[in-house]
Amino acid sequence: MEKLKDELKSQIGVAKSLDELEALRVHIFGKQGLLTQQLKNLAALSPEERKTVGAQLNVIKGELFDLLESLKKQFEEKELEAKLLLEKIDVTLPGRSVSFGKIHPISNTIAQIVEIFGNMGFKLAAGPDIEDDFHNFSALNIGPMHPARQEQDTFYLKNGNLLRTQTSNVQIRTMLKEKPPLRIIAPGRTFRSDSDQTHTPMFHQVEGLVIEQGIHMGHLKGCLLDFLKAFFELSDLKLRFRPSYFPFTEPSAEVDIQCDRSGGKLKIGQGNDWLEILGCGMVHPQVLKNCNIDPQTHQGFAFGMGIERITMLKHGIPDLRTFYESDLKWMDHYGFSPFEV
Ligand code: 2NM
Repeated sequence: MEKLKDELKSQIGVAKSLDELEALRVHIFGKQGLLTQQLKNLAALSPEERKTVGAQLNVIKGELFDLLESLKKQFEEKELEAKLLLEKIDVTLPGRSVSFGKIHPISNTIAQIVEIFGNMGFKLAAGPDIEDDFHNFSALNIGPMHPARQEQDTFYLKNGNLLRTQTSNVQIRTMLKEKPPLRIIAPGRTFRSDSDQTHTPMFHQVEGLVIEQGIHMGHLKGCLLDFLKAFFELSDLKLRFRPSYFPFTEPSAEVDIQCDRSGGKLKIGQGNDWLEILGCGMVHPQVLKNCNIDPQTHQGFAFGMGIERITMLKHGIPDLRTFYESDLKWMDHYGFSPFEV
């Protein structure tokens, strides 16, 4: 039996592949295997002999099995290593057909707004989407009975907080926290309980604020003209201020830009027609007071515009609601390459 064991051990020892190991396993442990045969032969022995020989056979069986298993493992590891070496790819090689994701047009517009106003000395500011009544309404001189507060326009939370209806909460928080002079731009999500062809319950706004001694509407108009020319990539653009009303500015104005509608196609920056583009005004003295700024020494201008609207106008996107349908074909068409921004 010892001879058989040594013989089989040396056979296993010279196996050169997984296939050879498997053949040996069958040769030893298979139905007609050598060891299986020996175990069958036990039946012919006396009970005494069966006991000692059986025990010996089991020890041999265990030894041979462990040897086979450990060699099998070694071969499998070698095989995997060889396979991995063969499948090695150089990830630094240039691709042949690589498709990239696109930047959403809203993200692209925000990046452009931040860049253009950044060049005029404005700092990017941000604030919370979930706001309290003071920062969204009261501080902005929006009285307790103002229609904008109504539940049909504003999403209220159970605890009395709300989803901000404009990004002015950022301006209020900045004025309360920092000392003038201030030049900030606040793009971000805003929410109103409104949903139809031209309204989505979530949309984006950008608001700007300048607080400085001696700031007046001339600065406001020049600043907006520079921005609009840069954004719509026009060297010349006529701009019109129409008197308007907002609780947080006095005087207030609506701004129109020159456009042409002849031939059923909208062209910005030419023709004799007008297109409403944003709202603005001089920050109301009461708003300054609410933010601990003395209106006798400091003045400011502010403006706000819809990011979806100016994005649609610039890129000819016809339907507002498509912005939030997560349609990959739409993104492929209207989205921007990550390398263009
Ligand atoms: C607009 C139009 C006019 C505005 C005012 C302020 C603040 F906080 F300074 F008072 N922020 N934004 C403002 C003014 C917004 O959106 C159409």
